Amino acid sequence: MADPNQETHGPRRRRPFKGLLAVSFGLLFIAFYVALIATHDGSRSNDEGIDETETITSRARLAGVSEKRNDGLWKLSGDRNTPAFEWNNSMLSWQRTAFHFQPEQNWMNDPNGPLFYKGWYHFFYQYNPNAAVWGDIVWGHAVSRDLIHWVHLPIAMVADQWYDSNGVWTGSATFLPDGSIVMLYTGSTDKAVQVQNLAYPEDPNDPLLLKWVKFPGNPVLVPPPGILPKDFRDPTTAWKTSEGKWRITIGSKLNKTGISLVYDTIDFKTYEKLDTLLHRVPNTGMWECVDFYPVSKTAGNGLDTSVNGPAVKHIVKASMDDTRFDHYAVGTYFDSNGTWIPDDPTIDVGMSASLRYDYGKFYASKSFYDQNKGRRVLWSWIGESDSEASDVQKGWSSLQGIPRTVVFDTKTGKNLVQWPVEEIKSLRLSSKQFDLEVGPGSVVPVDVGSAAQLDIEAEFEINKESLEKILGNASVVAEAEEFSCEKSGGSTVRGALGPFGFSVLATESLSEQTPVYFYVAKGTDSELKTFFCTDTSRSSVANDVVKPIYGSIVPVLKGEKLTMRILVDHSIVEAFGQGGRTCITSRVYPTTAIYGAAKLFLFNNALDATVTASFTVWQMNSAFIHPYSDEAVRALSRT
Ligand code: DQQ
Repeated sequence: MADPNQETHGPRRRRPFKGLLAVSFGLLFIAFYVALIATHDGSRSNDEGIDETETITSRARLAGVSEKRNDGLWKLSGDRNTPAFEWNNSMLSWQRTAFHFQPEQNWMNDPNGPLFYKGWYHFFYQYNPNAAVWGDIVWGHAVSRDLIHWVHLPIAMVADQWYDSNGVWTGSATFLPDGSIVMLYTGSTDKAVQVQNLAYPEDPNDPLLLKWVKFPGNPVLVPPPGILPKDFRDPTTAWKTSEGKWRITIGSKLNKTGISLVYDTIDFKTYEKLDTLLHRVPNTGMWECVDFYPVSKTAGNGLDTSVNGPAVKHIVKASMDDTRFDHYAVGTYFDSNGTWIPDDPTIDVGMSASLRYDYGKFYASKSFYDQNKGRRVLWSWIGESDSEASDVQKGWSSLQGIPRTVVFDTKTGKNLVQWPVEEIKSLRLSSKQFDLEVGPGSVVPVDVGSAAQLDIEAEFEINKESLEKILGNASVVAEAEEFSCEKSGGSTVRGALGPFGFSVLATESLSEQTPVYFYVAKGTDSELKTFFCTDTSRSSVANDVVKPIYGSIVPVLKGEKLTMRILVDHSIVEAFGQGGRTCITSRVYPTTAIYGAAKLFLFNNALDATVTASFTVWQMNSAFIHPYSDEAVRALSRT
């Protein structure tokens, strides 16, 4: 089949610095978009102390609107005079996922206090029970035996106290040595001040933890001197100090410096603030949902948050309120004064070159140590990239990503690797295996029937001759240093050794498609560098959705083949490059590539490389995600 990319864009070799205008426009557009979404959940404040929370929350309450402000985007993207795309119910219904966690209706954001207790995984989340937009935030609650099949439970905590009447915001769980649970969460008070509160299960014998008690002495922490009242939120899981105290960290900022405050406690009721910060990084803005945990330098298992010693590294993750990205860094923790330093200060938390859990839509993540399976599991809020009007029309907004195991990459020694929890494999149905050689400029349909719910595992190898030709040819431009998934034009722009990969959620004619691909480029040192990208720019013909090109470099070690895994579940595509060294989550909203018309293609858009692809594609079952009833709980406990 001819490459339709060539018809629309023609074969183009990448040339550094060409298309500067397009790049500048792109940057302008991205900056504008960032500015538009920066206040997405109303919890943001600014140095001037303007109360955005109040404005947005009352807007949400009164008018059913929220922080989500991409409604006008299509007007910027060239179609100034055209109205927003007209979605019909059949298109909108298709967007709802089949095996991702989402509430039955309305708005959801951050994961909260995940834990495993008496045979059940508990998942709490920021939830608006009244609308499909942010506002009126309480803690939703669901339980599962395997992190895949869920029963929704009644709301765990509502905004019924002066210290959380403006919202029961994000928090984390800690297990005490006797097996009991304490929950610390941020309350936004009646005056919109951010304070920390303590809660615990009413009945420790109830495996479903249905009822939660708020400590009568709440709040247990208020913003300390020098910290603005709206810059103090999201307490972490506590870990043990060598002195036997508990220690937590809480995100904040000082002017434009993102910081993480540290407190010690013995009983979770009274706290001593350390003079030092866990960490600070100038010009990164407010740190939300800080996460802090150890990873083993040698073993593949996860570690309880309190583990320390020479065999571990410590991860600091912060969710950047200014950019809406989750950045992390690997480093060393000092128990004596509660500080942490990154291994490489040039890629410190939140710096533009620093590591991200995910280069797509992925925010406010939270990990927990799963003592059931000895692993660390990462949850993350995956917001929508469509318009608020569409969310209201479909009656829901946001997903949680498939929970991922997180371990230190002992091979590179520099990054984490994330991988969908093994339980997801229980949803695999029929599979087909393929071994295909694809020449430059080809698109091959992959016959798997409907392709709306898939798990794809693939290995790619660039043919040796092509590699030798490129590496040995001094006239081939070294472009790796200039290349970026976001800014170098997406999957239609052709280089010598890429892009190649899959187009998911594609129509037969490829009028809609979402390519997930590798791009291999030569560097100035004549070494090859590999990038892993997802191009959503043609994912939908609708003009009222945001369609970025996502991705980043992915480390590939000597002797490794290029590997990717893709989970497709209606409007979400989760992509894992090189075993999860680089991950990209995208939200896509096709209008035609839906139901039986959603297809899968393999493509090689390189100019000079022939590629061999060996891959397996599984059809995926839907998960059991049911409303609360005794019968539903019984059904789940039998699994
Ligand atoms: N969401 C919560 C805050 C947190 C923010 C409010 C991150 O606690 O900082 O819904 O998305």
